[in-house]
Amino acid sequence: MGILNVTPDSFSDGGQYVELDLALKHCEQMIAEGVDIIDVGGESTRPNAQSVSIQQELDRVIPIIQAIKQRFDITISIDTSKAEVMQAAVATGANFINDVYALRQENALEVAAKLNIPVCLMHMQGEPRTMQQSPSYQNVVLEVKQFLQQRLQACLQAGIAKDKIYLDPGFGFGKTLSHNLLLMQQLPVLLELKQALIIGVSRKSMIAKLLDNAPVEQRLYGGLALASLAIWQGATIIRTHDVKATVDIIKVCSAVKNIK
Ligand code: 7PJ
Repeated sequence: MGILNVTPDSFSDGGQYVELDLALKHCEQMIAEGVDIIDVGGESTRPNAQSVSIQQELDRVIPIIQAIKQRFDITISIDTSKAEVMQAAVATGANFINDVYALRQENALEVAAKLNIPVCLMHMQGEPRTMQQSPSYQNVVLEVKQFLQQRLQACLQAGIAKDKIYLDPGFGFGKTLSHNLLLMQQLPVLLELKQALIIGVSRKSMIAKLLDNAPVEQRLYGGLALASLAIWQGATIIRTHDVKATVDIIKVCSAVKNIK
């Protein structure tokens, strides 16, 4: 899953046309590099990020989804927590929902069930604005597992098919470095839920914390190590900024994992 950010702060400057053009070039490149899903997000969920209105989010993502749909044959994921955005994005051509709130926002569960497309349910402690202030767990792995199990049950009850549900421990979302490391080390515990896992570690600060505060452009190798560990343990989808490098490590790890 390749990340396509369309939040304004992810582009240097220029008007809407420049943004759209850059986004399409980025899509074209990710597709050439072997991406399977393009994740389009209009609301930054980084620590301290401010929330955006429904209209702002729609204005950012809908033109891009439309443009991608017109030009490319690729699965488009809408990275949103808002029911209205899910609905509009899917009407425009998105066919996957990636929700860091795991369909807990108003009407999101009902709308996602009606749309009848795959969903990713991610764990997060707290909310993006404050989640990194003091993450705390008795047992991070069991608590994340319990949360994902509960959201999985809610989705099944709402009528979403089991094979359309992906789970994600939410690296960096209300978690310290040791929480993140424990989750990666014990991924098999989450796999006991028998659902496909999505893992997002690309360029995240947990890598910086392990590598002398490496700036974001120096986190690739660390992120690939984490992605390799995830694939080796049985994760299904890696969410990444760096498609070529990630596709390569997935091919190599999968070959070792699957040889009989
Ligand atoms: C994730 C995400 C993740 C899923 C972000 C960033 C922060 N969605 N959206 N999993 N992270 N499913 O990319 O640094 O880990 S935003």
